[in-house]
Amino acid sequence: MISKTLNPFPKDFLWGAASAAYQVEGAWNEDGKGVSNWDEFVRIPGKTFKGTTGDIAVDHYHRYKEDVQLMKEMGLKAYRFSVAWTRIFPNGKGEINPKGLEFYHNLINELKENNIEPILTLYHWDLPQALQDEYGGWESRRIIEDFTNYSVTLFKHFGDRVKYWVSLNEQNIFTGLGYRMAAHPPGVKDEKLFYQVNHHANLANANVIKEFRKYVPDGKIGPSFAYSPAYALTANPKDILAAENAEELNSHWWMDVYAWGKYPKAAWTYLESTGLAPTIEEGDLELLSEGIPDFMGLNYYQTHTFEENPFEGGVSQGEMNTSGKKGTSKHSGLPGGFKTATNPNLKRTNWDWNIDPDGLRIALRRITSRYDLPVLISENGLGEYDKVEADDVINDDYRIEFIQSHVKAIQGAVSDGVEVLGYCVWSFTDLLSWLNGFQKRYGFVYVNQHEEGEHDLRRIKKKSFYWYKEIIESNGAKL
Ligand code: BGP
Repeated sequence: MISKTLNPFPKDFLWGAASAAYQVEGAWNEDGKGVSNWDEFVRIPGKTFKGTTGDIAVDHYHRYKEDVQLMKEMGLKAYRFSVAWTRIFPNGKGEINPKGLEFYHNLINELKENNIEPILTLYHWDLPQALQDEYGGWESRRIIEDFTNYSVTLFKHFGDRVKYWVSLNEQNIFTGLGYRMAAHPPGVKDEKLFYQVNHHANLANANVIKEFRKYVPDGKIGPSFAYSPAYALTANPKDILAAENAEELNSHWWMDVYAWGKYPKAAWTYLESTGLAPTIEEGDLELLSEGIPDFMGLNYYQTHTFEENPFEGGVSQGEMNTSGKKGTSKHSGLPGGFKTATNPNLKRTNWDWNIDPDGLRIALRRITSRYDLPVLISENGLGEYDKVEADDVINDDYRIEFIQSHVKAIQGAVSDGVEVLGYCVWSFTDLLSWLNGFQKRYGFVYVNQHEEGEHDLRRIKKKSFYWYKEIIESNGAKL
């Protein structure tokens, strides 16, 4: 906790990188794939940056062998990817599409042959549109059965080779942006429905974890949570309380359910008093307590700072910066509860995300103290503009600096006694950023793909590629 020297990384530490099907694969209507909610949503004018879609994305579906070769060259130990539900079940349920299974069989085999540990995400937001149309997707409890059936299919087919599984990716984000802010599909703003949808997602998550034990007894599974630790702007107790409110409603609301199978008290009391609490049926709490994960998946990008927010005239919904024009985001909050504030100690990216490596150590420490679960860092990275210079050189020193400082923070947490299973940088290749097009780049490998026009999609290794290779080779010793 307080030491001049840091412990080394564990020997079997999973130095990895991550992606998601919709953001890399492309081939959106090939080989029997069904239509997902994102395939539909991106076609609504004004929803994504310059109308970008994942129709082609970075064409990983056709180029996965080339991509895996690059991973091998880097010495990557683990690759986290997601399965597109609509490739396996084009309509979300019913008949299996053998071509869909084949693609992931091939990808997994390719990874294994190159000594890369596959980490499979069951759900990274691309819901079969057929289920949305039939019963509202996550709005109905029927999703539990269909999501379980789909997941069990994957357990049965891939469980012999895949030992690390992520159940739901960032449930807090897909429910929040989908049902509160209307920024993700299905584009709804309904606070009450948001809490109900989220409860169904909790049940589906727990049920799938429960089933997992039967099919992959030697595997590990957990959800990936987008955790942005809450700070108070000042030592004024009013600001401290605001930060506590934010931590409870924005984070414990999910992580407590994952780790303990129950909702946190103060948040529940508040939501019940406002009529927003979800309807809980008999057996729900029992199911939640039976679906405890093996690890907490942590997607860490930034911290948020909070201050007091008055009931009368308080700030509510803010604005996201999806343009890459620094300073265009607006503060958000819950009147009476909290509002975000600018942290004067932190620099920000061009998309107004706070850069805070110490926040990662704090996140790891808080998770460990509260839940005592191992942590898999399933995402962390820097979205920035990259410039291709002469001879296809990309000097992304800012990304190296970002990742380096975060890896140091992880080492700090490891030295504090936190059990960290691995670190998956977002992302291996550049990919489509859901709302920000292709200009917000995260990869170690540049992909020549842009918002407008046709491009050759060629892969170019960035400076950070060679840097991370050395970090992996030295198991973090060469920081
Ligand atoms: C996480 C998602 C990823 C990825 C990342 C970067 O929330 O799980 O899919 O997109 O954030 O976010 P963005 O693309 O908005 O910059």
